[in-house]
Amino acid sequence: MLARVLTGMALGMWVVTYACLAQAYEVIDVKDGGVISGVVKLSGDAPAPEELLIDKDPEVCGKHLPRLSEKIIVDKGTKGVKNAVVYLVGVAKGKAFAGPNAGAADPHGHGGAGEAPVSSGGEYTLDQKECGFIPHVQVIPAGGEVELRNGDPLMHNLHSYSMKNSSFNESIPGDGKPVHKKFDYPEVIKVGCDVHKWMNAWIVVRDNPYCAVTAADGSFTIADVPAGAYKLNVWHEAASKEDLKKLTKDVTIEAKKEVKVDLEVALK
Ligand SMILES: [Cu+2]
Repeated sequence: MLARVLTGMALGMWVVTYACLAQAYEVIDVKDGGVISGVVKLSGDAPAPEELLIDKDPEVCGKHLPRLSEKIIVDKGTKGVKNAVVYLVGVAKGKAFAGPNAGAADPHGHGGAGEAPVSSGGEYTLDQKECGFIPHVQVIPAGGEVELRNGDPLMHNLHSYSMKNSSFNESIPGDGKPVHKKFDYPEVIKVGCDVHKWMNAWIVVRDNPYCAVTAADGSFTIADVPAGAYKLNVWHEAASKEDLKKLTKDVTIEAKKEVKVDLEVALK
């Protein structure tokens, strides 16, 4: 009986240990890493940009009309899709997360920080200006913290929709103190404002730094990838889960070489 209990305990501990090991990402010094670059393009015709109905607080929210939805932003020339997230899954070790402002100097927004306000503290930020979230899409590391700000002279309400991370629903008064939230588990989280229904943003929490938010022309670059075989996935808020699953690609990286991967997504 005792033996059986002990065996059960040992098995339980093994499961817990294994589960932790399976999630842990190890930061190593990546030498001679490879690069994955490409473009995420729209399949089919680009829909007409959707105009947002600004039916609340027009003196702040309606300063620049018409306001267009950020849900689907397609480059007319290249059909490149902005704000898609391209990422590698199941990466056990590699470079460290570059931090929130790594791409801030890049006007094309490689690394997803192109639109993010540069903060002195070097933290990830989600700002609200004229009743819109900035940035619309960002990637943060698991365990990372985001400073939620209100740059408007009116109240916003931050409402997150998540499964693994605890969700929140709280108000920030006009020009009020920022609120900090930590996200421990990889998943895609939608953030909205219950006061202004058109407002939304996405925080993509990843367990490894091999990911990129596509720029306005749909381009992305993922650098310093250790040589090896990987699976590459793409996410976009306007794509169906089934369609995104079909776009999973096997990518083999060789030292110091660049692999080009173009993806076509259907959006609606
Ligand atoms: Cu709001």
